[in-house]
Amino acid sequence: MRIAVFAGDGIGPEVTEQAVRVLQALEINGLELVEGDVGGAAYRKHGHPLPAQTLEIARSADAILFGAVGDFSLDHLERALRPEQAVLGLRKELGLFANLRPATVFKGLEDLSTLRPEVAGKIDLLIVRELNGDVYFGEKGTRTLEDGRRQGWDMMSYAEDEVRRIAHAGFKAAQGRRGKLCSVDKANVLETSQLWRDVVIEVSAQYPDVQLTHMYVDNAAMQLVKNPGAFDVIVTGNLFGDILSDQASMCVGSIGLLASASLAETDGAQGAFGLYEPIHGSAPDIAGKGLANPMATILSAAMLLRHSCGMEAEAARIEAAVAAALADGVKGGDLGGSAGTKEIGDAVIARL
Ligand code: GGG
Repeated sequence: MRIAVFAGDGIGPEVTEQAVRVLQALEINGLELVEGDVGGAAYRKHGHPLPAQTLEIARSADAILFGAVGDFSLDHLERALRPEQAVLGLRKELGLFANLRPATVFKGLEDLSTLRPEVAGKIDLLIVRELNGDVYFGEKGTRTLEDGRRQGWDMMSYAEDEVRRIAHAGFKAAQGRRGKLCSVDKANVLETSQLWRDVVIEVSAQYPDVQLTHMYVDNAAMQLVKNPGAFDVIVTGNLFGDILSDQASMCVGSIGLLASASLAETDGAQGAFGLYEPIHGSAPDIAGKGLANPMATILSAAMLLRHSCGMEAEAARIEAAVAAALADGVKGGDLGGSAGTKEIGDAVIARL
């Protein structure tokens, strides 16, 4: 197995380093790690956030472990050269359309949720976020109107095949869990969302064993706080999924805990190519201080072993070690503790 390791910017390198240490501690035969530059770090070195050589490494790999990208000091660059284009470019170039973002409450963290005590600790949900469409990839631009006002636009669009394939991913995920799928849209206002809803309903005919519901995104945001335990799988578009998963992270304690898998196929086949990354960004305010919680990246490495390497036992070992560390009180600053990045990595490795 050839794993591309793209650490990126800000806290990306420090959290990725700990995930790599965890993978190495498992002593998996034939696991080759190849590093590549992405994001602002790549722009500074090669003049582009996703240089050709990085894309080549990605294409030659069986999976990608990705840290984070983002660098405020490069905000002046045209959009195509901004650090974020590295991850957006990889998702698009490699057809990684299905982003799985699980949010579960770990033992010992039940009291850390920002939610009321009666609903905290009862969350076990999976957000299936579409990654290749929506306002992220629609036509966009800026111009100055005749009266001198500046205008910006980003077109939201989905073609039915794009909705169909992510709907299948959502239904299949629900079949493997508690059999409930909530499709989140804004069909009362947006044409894109009406098409989304129509297509999801069409696809649902093939999954009579899954209970399908629909929810407007504003209501979904409220229900995630009011009654998060009611959700099993949420399937939604690129932008809504990005926002709701950050919200879900605080329902379970911290964004420093949420891992993700971005896949090009979701038929349940083990050994599928994928990109694995924490849902958090580069957190420049704490970068280089050894304060970042690497658990989301370590848990992303577990998802990599599960989905791209077919190593369920090893993936479960990592997840159990993270859960044990948390249960033993090993908590970073994001969880109200004082453990640093390396200390958390050491604690997970010690419990593998
Ligand atoms: N590890 C996630 C990351 O680096 N995110 C930065 C980013 O710009 N992501 C775009 C998005 O997921 O919407």
